[in-house]
Amino acid sequence: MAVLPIVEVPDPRLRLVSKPVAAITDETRSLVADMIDTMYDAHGIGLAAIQVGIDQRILVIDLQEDEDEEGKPIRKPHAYINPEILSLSDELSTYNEGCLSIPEQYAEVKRPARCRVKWQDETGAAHEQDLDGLLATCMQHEIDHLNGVLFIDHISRLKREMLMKKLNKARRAD
Ligand code: GNR
Ligand code: NI
Repeated sequence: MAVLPIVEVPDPRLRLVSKPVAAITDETRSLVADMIDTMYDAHGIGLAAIQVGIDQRILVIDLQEDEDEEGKPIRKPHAYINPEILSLSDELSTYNEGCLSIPEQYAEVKRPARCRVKWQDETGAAHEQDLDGLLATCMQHEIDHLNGVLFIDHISRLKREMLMKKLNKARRAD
């Protein structure tokens, strides 16, 4: 159990292409546990390993859409190791995306509405599933991280420059 520091733009590690996990070991499972702690601590719905400085193809996601009787989000974290997109829908959808590596900045991003994905879990077992809604968006956002791509790469240069100015202004005010 450990909350790890999150790598933020313009750290060049966010532009690395992460490496496939060759063998899923106790070390992998320990990293996954730390990534889950870090995601919840930062109030994120997903996290890629490179966001904690590890260039391995590992993601964690928990949309936390369901609540208990007291209105607290029910935690159901999922780990995706070596995830691959098998197909993307022609239909697009738009979400107001944020990223823990670009703190407190948001922009509308248009992506395929659905995707078919395969991955391995922490035991090494293979899975394949069709995703839609926020999970499809979040999965594409996270797999982008494994390829050194950020959501700001999907918006216009003008919007990207405005967003980076706002981020730098907010950082100076801190
Ligand atoms: O917490 C996050 N929220 C989010 C909202 C819309 C689309 C994608 C995301 S992922 C983000 C956490 C993060 O930076 N993951 O890489
Ligand atoms: Ni992100």
